[in-house]
Parts: sequence; structure tokens; C-alpha cells
Amino acid sequence: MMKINDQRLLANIARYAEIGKVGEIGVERIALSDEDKLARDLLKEQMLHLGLEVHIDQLGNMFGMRKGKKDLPAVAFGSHLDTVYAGGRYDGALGVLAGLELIQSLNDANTETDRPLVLVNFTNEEGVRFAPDMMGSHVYSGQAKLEDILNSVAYDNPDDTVRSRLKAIGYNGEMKLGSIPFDSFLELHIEQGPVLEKESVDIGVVEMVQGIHWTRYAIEGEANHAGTTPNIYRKDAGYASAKIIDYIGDYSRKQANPVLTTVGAIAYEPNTINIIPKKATFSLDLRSPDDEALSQAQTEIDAYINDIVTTAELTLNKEVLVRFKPVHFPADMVELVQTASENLGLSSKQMPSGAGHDAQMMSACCSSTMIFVPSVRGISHNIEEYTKDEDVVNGANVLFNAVLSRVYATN
Ligand code: HGY
Ligand code: MN
Ligand code: MN
Repeated sequence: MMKINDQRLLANIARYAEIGKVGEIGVERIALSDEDKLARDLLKEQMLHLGLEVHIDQLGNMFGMRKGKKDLPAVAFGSHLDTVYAGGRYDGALGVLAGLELIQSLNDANTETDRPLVLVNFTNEEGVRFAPDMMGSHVYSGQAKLEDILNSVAYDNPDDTVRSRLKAIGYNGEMKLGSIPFDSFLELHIEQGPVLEKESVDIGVVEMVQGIHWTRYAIEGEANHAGTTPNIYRKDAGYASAKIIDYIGDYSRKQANPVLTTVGAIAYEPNTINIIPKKATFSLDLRSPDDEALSQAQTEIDAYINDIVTTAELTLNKEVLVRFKPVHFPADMVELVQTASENLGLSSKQMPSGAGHDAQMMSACCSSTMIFVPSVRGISHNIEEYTKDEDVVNGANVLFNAVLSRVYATN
């Protein structure tokens, strides 16, 4: 079994965590921001230092290619360097930097492989400023049109588009998406949930990723005076949205159905103590491993929203942002990770992923799978996000050996 250089990987993770540092251990590196650029520039420099061919595609996805002895489709691995607001240092970066480390370890050992290796940093996995999430891998795998995505507008600034920000940070690459053929894609990632830590298991062998629906709603009523307007004359967008958000929360809690519902973002206009809200905008994030249950939840929640809006004589604008189906990874890829974990003497558990990932998108174009390592207290998308050094190293070694078991051409 080959092993990575533990201290070098841990030092590199700490180095990237300084880019967009928040508090003690947190990181905020929003996609296509200046911080994202700094991290990308460092990755490019390190890729070149390792002798990799660096390619940037038209959506800013970054590829570091290590040639193989044969001209075959590449074994790819990686993740994303962007984070959520007030996020952590491991979500995404772990997969990219463990990939960089395994390449450096192969260079140290002067080991050649039949297949080329490609390290990938996908653009805008988090989707927090520009929808959809998993943007770079979603387009790379042919599931959305590049032009549509380049025109995606930032939630918080209509002047910023994906196209304008890619240009601003110098990552509006030339390479057509999908020009590097992949044999497979492997992603090491923190679990971002409590299971592995609770069950004291070293490695999560991910079998599937649940489906995701993202929608944004804007309800419009009429601003009016909080003191002079009797209830019967009110067109109160705030009150309507409160009833809806209560229904959405109950939907996931009251029924024994496998759907998680989250209203993560909400905004009132004019958002003033003595004015009845004219407008209420809120997001809806639905997750389920069961696509039927996901569609059913979307239908029922939309019906409830329409009913509330109509009865209160308000207006509604609904924007569909994401409709990603659950994805099951191929058994042979899951087996690869299972075997690598066992060969390294690590305990493992086959499990689903609650979060969306680039591997979920890459499944549409090549054999993909994921490796999880424990999240302390199951915390993620939070500046307290933490994974122990030994778990970081375990995950990187499993990725290393899973990749090695795929790089020798069978034919
Ligand atoms: O939303 C997700 O599950 C991922 O973090 N983008
Ligand atoms: Mn992630
Ligand atoms: Mn994330």
C-alpha cells in the first residue's frame, strides 16, 4: 500500500485555510471572489510545481494532468476550493489537497501509471452566490448549457454574473468543457454529518447522494402603516411567508417521510418595524434519497404556497434553481473504496451522502464515487467545522490507494 506524506498534506490544508480565514479555524471563500482567486492561483502554482499540465475550461474548472504511459481516459479526483459563507476549511479543500498530495507522493516515488491522472478543482460547488450548486461539474458532465450558466446572476448583486466574475478573477479559460476524457472520478470529502463519529468508524464508503431541490419564492403584498391599517385591509407578505415557513418546517417534522426541508434565506422589504411587509423573499431547500418523495413534497408545498397567496390576494414569483435527482454510485467503484479501506486496516461503513457533491454530477459522465471521513460533532457549513488530523490522513490514503487500483489499464 502506498501512503501520502501526512505532515505535508496537513500543512497544505492549513496554508489554504489562511485564504479567507474566519475566526480560529473557519474559512469564507465564496466562488469567483478575490479569495477564490487567491486559492486558485496557489493551486495552479502547486500543480505546475509538480510538473502537471494545467488546463482551465470555459467555466473556470481547473485540471492538473499527470501524463500516463498510455493515452487512455484519465482517472480523475478532486473536489472544490470554494466555501459557503462562514464555512469550514475541509469542505471541498480536503478533496482537492489530498489529490494534490497523492500526485506529489507518486512523484516522490518516481511511480508512473498507465492511465493519466487528473486533479480537478470544480467551479462554484456551493452555489451560495450563483445558482446552481455543483455548477462546474454540472456543466462539465453535460447537464446544463454553458451559456445559461455563464449568464447566472448573483443573488446579491444583479451586476455580477458568472461570466463577469470569471473574467474579473482571470479564470475564464479557453478549454471546452469535457475535452479531457475521464475513466472515473473519485472525491474525498468530510461527512458533514454525525454518523461516522457516533459509530466510531474511520471511513464512509458512499453508495449514493440524495436528491436536491432549490427554489426561491417572492411574495408581494402592499406596504402600509402598521398602526392605521386594520387587518381586513392588509396585504401582508410577511405574515403569509411566516405561515408558509411554518408549514414547510412541519412538513419534514410531522410526517414520517424521508424529506428534509430548510428555509435558509429570508428577506422582507422594506424590512421596517412600522411598515407592513410589501415583499417577502425566501429560499426552499428540499433533500431526499427518494425522488418520488422529493417531487411529492415539492408539489404539496407549492400547492400550500399558492393557496395562502391566493386567499390573501397577494402575488407570487417562483424561481426554480436546482432539481438534482438522487444518484447511486456503481458497485465496482464502491467496492474499490471498500477494499482500499480494508487493505489499510481501517474500519468502514457503507452510507448515503446527505450533502450534494461534484461526484453526484460526475456520475452522469463517468464511473464516480466518494470517500467520507468523520466530522467532529457532525458540524459543517459552520466555522467550527473540524476533522481530526488522523482522519484527514486516513481519508487521503484511502483515496490514494483507490486511485492506484484504477490507474493500471485492465485491457
Ligand atoms: O448544498 C450542498 O449539499 C452542497 O454543500 N453544495
Ligand atoms: Mn463540499
Ligand atoms: Mn458544502
